[in-house]
Amino acid sequence: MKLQRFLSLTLTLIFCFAAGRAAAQPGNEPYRAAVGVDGVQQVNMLAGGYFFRPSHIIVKVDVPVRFVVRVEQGIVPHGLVLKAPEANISINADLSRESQTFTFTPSAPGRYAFYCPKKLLFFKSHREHGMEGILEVVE
Ligand SMILES: [Cu+2]
Repeated sequence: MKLQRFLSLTLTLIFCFAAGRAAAQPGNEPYRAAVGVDGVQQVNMLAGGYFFRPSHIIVKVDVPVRFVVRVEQGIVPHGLVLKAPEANISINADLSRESQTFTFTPSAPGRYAFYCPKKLLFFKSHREHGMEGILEVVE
């Protein structure tokens, strides 16, 4: 009886671990933003420990983009930095559980990195934990 209980507990733990890992995987599929009826490419983005979802975003050049970003849960502070002056993009903000909106019009094709700049003391930065992504601006 004891062994059975132990085995079932172990299996449960393994399952939870596997499920947790699967859930933690950021969306690897590139997300191609559609141009809405308002002429804006809207991207709803979720941030958390340690990911942005989606993490690979494709938008069209010279068409306005609206990022709507919120933090999923928890008390760990997160931020969003996307600095691409060559494409006329400049975001540097703290995020919260309330949705925040960032609008810009990418003016040059290219691949631009975005990331969370947060870091606690001597620990690895969130970016080093994988909290980063790519904004791909295409013709
Ligand atoms: Cu973060």
